[in-house]
Amino acid sequence: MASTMLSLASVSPSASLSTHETPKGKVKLGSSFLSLNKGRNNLFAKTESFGRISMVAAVNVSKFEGVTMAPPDPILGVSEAFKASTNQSKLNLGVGAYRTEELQPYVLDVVKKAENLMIERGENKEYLPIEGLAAFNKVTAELLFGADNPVIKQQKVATVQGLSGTGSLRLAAALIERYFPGAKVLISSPTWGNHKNIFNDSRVPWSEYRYYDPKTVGLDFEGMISDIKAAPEGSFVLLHGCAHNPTGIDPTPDQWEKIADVIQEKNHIPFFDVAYQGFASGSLDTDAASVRLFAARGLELLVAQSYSKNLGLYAERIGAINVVCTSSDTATRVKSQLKRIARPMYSNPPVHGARIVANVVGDPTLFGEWKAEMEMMAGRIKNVRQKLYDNLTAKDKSGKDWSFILKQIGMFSFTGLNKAQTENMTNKWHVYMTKDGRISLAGLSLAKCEYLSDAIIDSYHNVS
Ligand code: KET
Repeated sequence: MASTMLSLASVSPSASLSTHETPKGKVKLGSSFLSLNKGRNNLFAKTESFGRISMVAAVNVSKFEGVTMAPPDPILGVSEAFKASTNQSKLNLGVGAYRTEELQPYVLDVVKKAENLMIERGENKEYLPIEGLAAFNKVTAELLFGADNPVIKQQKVATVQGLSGTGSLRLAAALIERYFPGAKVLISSPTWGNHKNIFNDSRVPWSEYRYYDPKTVGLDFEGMISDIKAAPEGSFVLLHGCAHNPTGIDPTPDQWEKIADVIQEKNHIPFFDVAYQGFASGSLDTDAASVRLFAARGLELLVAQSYSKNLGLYAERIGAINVVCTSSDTATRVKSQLKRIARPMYSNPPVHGARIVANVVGDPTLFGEWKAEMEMMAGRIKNVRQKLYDNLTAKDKSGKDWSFILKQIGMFSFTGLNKAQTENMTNKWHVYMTKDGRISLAGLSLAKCEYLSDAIIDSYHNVS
């Protein structure tokens, strides 16, 4: 491990540090962080008494005058633009959110059943502990690693409930910033847009490794391996557990082994983002195979989980951060520090989604029903994928090979359309999508595949 780093084993639960202090004297906090905490820089601290006239002037000149307009979010901003459109043919293929064949949001039957159970039991709304609902934390780690996994049996996993996938990634980023100062996170090129924001806001340096090859519309495996090899020893390597977003291209089982080899060789720390367990293949176990492969090698790793997609709990903000350590003692200390990071950020997590997950995963009947519903959702996406390919192939007379669409997996298809072409999709065809060329197949119906094919063919061939 690089000399600038602390290992997870050095995390101490008893150290009484404030966020301004340095654990073991080794952590340097960003200078902007420190200046934000000085009273003299606080706009609101400058209170003076105004006379009647100057008071009027003071309220007319905003203290926020210097705040510039932020750009719309590249993904969630697409939903806002879609809502604002009055066109009848409009289609929202931006955000990754499952829709029915009628293009309506879908609440899973098992979720409704779990919620009914909660009402029957008359559960209260008291605060959860900082680490979240114990029953949730137990089942979420078991779902990820498998209940019989030695890391579970030997209590080597620190699991803390997070504010869905994003909040869980954010907790992990804060842990990295505090305990691995200067360590870099390697992220795939391209990746889910919010990854960069999360690490930037956490003041964690990041760089990219090659992932997508536009020539083959496939994985640049050689590039990926050589970039991971070239990174400073002890870097964190962010990996999408399954259904890579935005490309829909996953490594094969053989390639995962080779990725694990180089990560192990370089003493890197794997950091998984698992936002689609069960949604890629339709099987919870198949989609967790990458994470389990790394855990089986005895590596320490981080895994952020989300239930937004697989249980359709988007707005409940339910997920978890899991840190696999080499001993239960280290896991206990890591967990204590994750709690310490969470407490001043949001104090403790919301209970509703955690109870839903605990009820569904913890009850054999509901668990079985969930798996069937997930297969149904994954199956609908696969059918739409096939139909889109069939339509493109039948309608496009240029001879272009569209088979890459069938090789992709999960909610998304990476169409290869460039920015100007995606703008044509939106402006001319009212197909709302992200500018990187990604479309969410979960927002598409069989009935709309033909319309979408016409839009793609026009944009592809008539816009450069
Ligand atoms: N990781 C990945 C790879 C991901 O695609 C998302 C969400 C998340 C984490 C976080 O989801 P959460 O709801 O915080 O659990 N992606 C979709 C929504 C979004 O951008 O927020 C998307 O790509 O459309």
